Amino acid sequence: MASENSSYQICPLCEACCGLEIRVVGAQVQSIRGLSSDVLSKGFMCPKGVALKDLHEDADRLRVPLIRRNGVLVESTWTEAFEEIERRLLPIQRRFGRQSIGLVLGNPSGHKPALMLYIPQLIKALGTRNVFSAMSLDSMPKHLSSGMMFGHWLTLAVPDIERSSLLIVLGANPAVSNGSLWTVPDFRGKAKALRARGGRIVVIDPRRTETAQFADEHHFIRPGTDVFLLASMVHVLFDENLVKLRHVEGNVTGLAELNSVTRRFSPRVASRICGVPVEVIKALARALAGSDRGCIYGRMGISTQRHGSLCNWLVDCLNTLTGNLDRPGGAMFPRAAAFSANTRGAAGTGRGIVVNRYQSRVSHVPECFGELPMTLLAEEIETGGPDQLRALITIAGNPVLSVPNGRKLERALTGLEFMVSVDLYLNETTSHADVILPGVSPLESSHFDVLFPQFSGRNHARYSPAVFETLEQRPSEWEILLRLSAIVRDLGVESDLRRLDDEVAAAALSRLSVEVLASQDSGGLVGPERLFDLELRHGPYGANASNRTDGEPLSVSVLAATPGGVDLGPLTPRIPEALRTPSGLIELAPAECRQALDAVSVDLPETSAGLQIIGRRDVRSNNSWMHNLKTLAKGPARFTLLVHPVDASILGLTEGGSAVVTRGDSKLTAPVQISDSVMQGVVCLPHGWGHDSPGSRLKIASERPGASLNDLSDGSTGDSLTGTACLSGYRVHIAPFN
Ligand SMILES: Nc1nc2c(c(=O)[nH]1)N[C@H]1C(S)=C(S)[C@@H](COP(=O)(O)OP(=O)(O)OC[C@H]3O[C@@H](n4cnc5c(=O)[nH]c(N)nc54)[C@H](O)[C@@H]3O)O[C@H]1N2
Ligand SMILES: Nc1nc2c(c(=O)[nH]1)N[C@H]1C(S)=C(S)[C@@H](COP(=O)(O)OP(=O)(O)OC[C@H]3O[C@@H](n4cnc5c(=O)[nH]c(N)nc54)[C@H](O)[C@@H]3O)O[C@H]1N2
Ligand code: SF4
Ligand SMILES: [Mo]
Repeated sequence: MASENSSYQICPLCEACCGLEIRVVGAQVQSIRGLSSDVLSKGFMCPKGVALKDLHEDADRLRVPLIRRNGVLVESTWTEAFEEIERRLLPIQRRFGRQSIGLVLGNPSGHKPALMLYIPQLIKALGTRNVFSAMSLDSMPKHLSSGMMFGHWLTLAVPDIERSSLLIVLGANPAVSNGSLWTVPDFRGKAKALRARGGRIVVIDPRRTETAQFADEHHFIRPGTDVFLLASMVHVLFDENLVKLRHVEGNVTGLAELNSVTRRFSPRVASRICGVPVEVIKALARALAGSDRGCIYGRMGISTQRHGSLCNWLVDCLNTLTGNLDRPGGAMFPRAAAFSANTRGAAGTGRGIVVNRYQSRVSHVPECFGELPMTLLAEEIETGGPDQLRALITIAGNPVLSVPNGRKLERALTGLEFMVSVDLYLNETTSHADVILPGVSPLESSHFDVLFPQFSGRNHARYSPAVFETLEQRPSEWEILLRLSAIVRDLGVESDLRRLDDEVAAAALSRLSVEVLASQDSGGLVGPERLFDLELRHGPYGANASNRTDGEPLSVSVLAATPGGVDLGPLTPRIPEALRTPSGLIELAPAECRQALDAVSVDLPETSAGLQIIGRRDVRSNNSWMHNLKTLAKGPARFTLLVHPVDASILGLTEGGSAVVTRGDSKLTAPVQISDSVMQGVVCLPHGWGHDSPGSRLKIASERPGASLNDLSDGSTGDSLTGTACLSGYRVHIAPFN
């Protein structure tokens, strides 16, 4: 009989980063459960974690490379695939220059360390400015505003929910998403505990979401108008003399400017535009000011809109002005054990962030955090001229479904001279590639959270080795990326990966300001493990940390011996030490934000015809790519259009019937679900669907394909400061489908 054993695995699918216990018999997964001794997730998991088994076993998941031959993608060896890339990509680079090759980085590339830690090397090797990632469909406004206020893109304040007594949630649905830019496994449990302690949760969202079901109050807000609500809350604080900086009193600058720039936004002015009653706006500001352990938190809904950066900035201003920033129960700064810029270098001051070092070629949109907005990808491919994009490498991204105006992007992809995808599936995007290099199943990957402990509600460190060995003849994902780097550096497909990996480690050491000779202590480790180890050893809980007296210094071997991880305690105050602004202060009124807020019109927007459309997420789905997993795909239809009963009756829509949703020349059809959970005048449709593309190999997903919400968007509007896509709030026309 095959032996049964149990392995520890950190789930890489979403930001909750749950610790799982995987029981294996022989080469088969027998069961997947939440590991109750995990220091972070304490046994919590969601159905997607269970579906890691389906993902591992999915017959449609690619296991060998595919190469396009005579228009058809056929299986190949790894050597053939890399040789094909060398044969086709290098001449493009030589002839048209470095800018002619672009890079698309999708959401899972931020979750899998083997991808995340080796992408910088590939970007450097390519020498291209044409880097596009899911951040510009998502989080960039938060990175920019946090960077301007606190000095680094990843120095983000997160709710300390375990000690909070008031949590205001704006444009986020953590009960389904399990938190974002806030690692909070089991949000529901923590929300219930907060209320059981006598605390209060308020949700503001155009839909009465699953999170609202855990709240004491829910208020509808018109999509895209949060900047008015937030600026008027700041206005109320100044107006009613409620500003009390408390412990950060000596650490802020820009208070007077913030006061003056928000003067125009009285609750009366704001309420007319955003639809939240004047008394509610005032009450929210007063409640936050009156709370010693309160916090306002905003996410996707306030980011992917015209004023996304302003909204994210104002959220942090509200927490600061009410004395709730950097305070237990408020919004706090985690201290991650590794990979965190705000634990490196001189404490309390730094260079801050720089933007606009270059602009996009066609529309001259400024660079932000080293990349350009994803919505510009199609025009960079389609517009002729020097530096036109002619080749593309996509890594764990499905932009045909995830980027506004996916159809236009799809057309553009077909015009590329060469495309490589590193992905698990042959899907809507990768079906346009000339070579597909399959990544490995999460169960074949070791895991260390590179990003998420930086946004986590509790300090911790965890590591999980791979559950299954990758088959010997297959490269792991970091090796794939190193091989691609070698090819574009013209080092040949046979080059020594070990040497390239040493370069990556050397770069890490220089980031850590560590002398190479003094640190040859990661005995025998290579690849991501060596990087984890170096970062841990030289991080704030490593052997060299001056501020740690308790516990064993962290290293990969210490964590590997501790399945479930090491608890590093609740978040502790970090101002001013975590700041990296040149002033050494929290910048409450960055000039860019003031100018952009000054430019916001307080005139009532012209009411145009149609309804505003917003998106939604589902617990059994993850953006565009998990619809092929059978345990997730079953059950009630999830691709439905939510319509308010009053709108449904005006439009002649009936429950279970179909509606045609139109915008300009684009249209799609969706089943109607009538519900007063959605605000009147607003309809709601999930994104990431549309799995009927003939080139895909997604058997289960194609049985219930749905349609892509992003086909409706023209992708022409973005956040005023970062160009991040506006994903919701635009107007659509709706009619019954006959
Ligand atoms: N309308 C609308 N559009 C949206 C959103 C929205 O709310 N509304 N959300 C936006 C947001 S927040 C995001 S993050 C983006 C996400 O959009 P993308 O960044 O495009 O990511 P996914 O849709 O998750 O697709 C992930 C891709 O990675 C592949 N993949 C999965 N796991 C692995 C792996 O381990 N290795 C490799 N090599 N490949 C893997 C999958 O097969 C798939 O092709 O969508 C954005 N688009
Ligand atoms: N199950 C599941 N979990 C996921 C994902 C998934 O696809 N499925 N995706 C992951 C990813 S990539 C991300 S980025 C996170 C996102 O995590 P969240 O931001 O928590 O999730 P969303 O569902 O995008 O929440 C956005 C909310 O904003 C609301 N909204 C829309 N427009 C507006 C507006 O103008 N103003 C306000 N105030 N609200 C608005 C929507 O109704 C929605 O409730 O989730 C992650 N987790
Ligand atoms: S909430 Fe689900 S998908 Fe997210 S990390 Fe946990 S088990 Fe994985
Ligand atoms: Mo995202």
